[in-house]
Amino acid sequence: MSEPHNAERTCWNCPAAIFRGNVDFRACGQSQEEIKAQLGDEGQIMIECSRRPELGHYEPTITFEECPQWELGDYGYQLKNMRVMILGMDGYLGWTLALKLARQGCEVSGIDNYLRRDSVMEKGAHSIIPIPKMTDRLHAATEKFGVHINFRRMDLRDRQKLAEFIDEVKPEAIVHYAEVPSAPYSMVDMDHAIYTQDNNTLGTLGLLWIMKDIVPESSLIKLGTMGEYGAPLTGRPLFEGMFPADAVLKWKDREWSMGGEITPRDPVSFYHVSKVQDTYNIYEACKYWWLRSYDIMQGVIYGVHTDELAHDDTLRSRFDIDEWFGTVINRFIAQAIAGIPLTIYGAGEQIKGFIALDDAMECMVRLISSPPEPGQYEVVNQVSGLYKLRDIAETVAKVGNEKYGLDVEIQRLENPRVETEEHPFEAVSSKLPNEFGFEQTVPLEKEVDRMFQVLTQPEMKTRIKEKEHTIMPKTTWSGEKKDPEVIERYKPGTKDSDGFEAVLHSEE
Ligand code: USQ
Repeated sequence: MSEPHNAERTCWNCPAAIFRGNVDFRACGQSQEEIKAQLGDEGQIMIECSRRPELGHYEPTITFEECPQWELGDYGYQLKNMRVMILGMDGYLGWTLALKLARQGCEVSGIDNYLRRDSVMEKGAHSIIPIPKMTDRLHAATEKFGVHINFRRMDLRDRQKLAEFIDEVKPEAIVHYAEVPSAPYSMVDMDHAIYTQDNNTLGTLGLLWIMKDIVPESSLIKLGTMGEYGAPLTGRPLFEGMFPADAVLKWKDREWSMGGEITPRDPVSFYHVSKVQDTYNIYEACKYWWLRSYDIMQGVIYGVHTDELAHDDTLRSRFDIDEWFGTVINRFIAQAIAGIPLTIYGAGEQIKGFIALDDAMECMVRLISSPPEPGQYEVVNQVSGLYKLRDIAETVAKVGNEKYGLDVEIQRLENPRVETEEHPFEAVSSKLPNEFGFEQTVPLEKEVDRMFQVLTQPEMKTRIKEKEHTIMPKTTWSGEKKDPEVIERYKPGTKDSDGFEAVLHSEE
């Protein structure tokens, strides 16, 4: 077996370490090696351990492998009973992660204001997989797994209450999912756009101040999006947040190194803009206050399966298919079941990064258990495959037809969004596999099959039928509300896919 990904990490990465001594980290992690080299011999970097006070003052050199507070688990070394707070715990990802972490032995706490439930209701839709109310979910988790999750109903922007809860729990990692997740929602009208940016950007900014004051040693594991980068027509690769060391800018016969600079962002909705603003706020907070963060550029997520969710129907996470909150693969599955031709927006040559729910959760556990160092702001691109929308429609149709006897058609609709419909796409996702030991376990077809298995159950089919009127996109980027025109309708397997090929770099 290869060595666990975080065995060699040290007190520098541990949230229990309280740094003492004259150290200025304010270089956003970039000059830490230098600081350590300069000061190490003189022993000026001293820490105390909040978990092991008996050690007194010492140099931060104990590795996770050596420290009895870190135990070997399924995903490398994990801090015993690590206190993890999930903001947005009632959502698709939040609930799934809460169960996984609780089962891994973490002390899980969380907040939610039920925004997702409310805004799906505002759309006139519901979660196709029925989900119990939070109190019942918490009971089910205790009953099935013997775990206790500490939940408070709370708005992220209720800063006083949030600060009190954080002070009470003193989380060692904070996972931030408490944002409006939908591009179409943010484009409905002025109020929805302002709500999205207020909740997301100002909510996160407030959180950063609270963390600075109460838990500066906790890591912020923040959900960003691959959509922050856009899809550059030049084909320039989408690096992990910053340009690599050997990137160069040339202009008028001169050149400059771009290494370490934040790469350009080109968001595709007011929602995506809110994530870009978060990026800068978090980057700055790490620089000014030595906070530490992994900013995750996650691809489009899909799927229904993790071991915990599949354990019992009462533990399932939500599954949306409406035009605001359904992500594309989840929507295609429901459409195939409802007999609606799969709705490709525009040319269908758009290429996106994707990741299955189960794989995304594994990435999260690995990131949480290998925290950044003080001052470190690190971007990871969390995708496991790049696909063209047309090809995804073909895969869903194929599985639906071959395994579930569904006669699936595909339709191309006039695109309600403003987005590039034909473009090269080269993305880098190298940190998760190489630095955190992540290996993709869920191929697209496998998860598509699992989704059909769950969603073709009679109750789910009825729930899809009840809400099929929420599937067609009516929210356009121009602000106009209208039904889209159908450009063409075709049978799967009758079109050749040509154009650009996606390239994913996962090597070191
Ligand atoms: N699309 C279709 N047909 C549909 C729905 C969508 O062709 O019925 C297309 C869209 O035009 C877009 C792509 O599929 O090109 C993805 O759309 P989506 O709604 O599945 O995902 P998106 O709006 O990009 O947002 C989702 C999540 C968001 C997350 C983002 C990751 O809602 O929270 O940040 O995926 S990423 O796309 O990489 O930015």
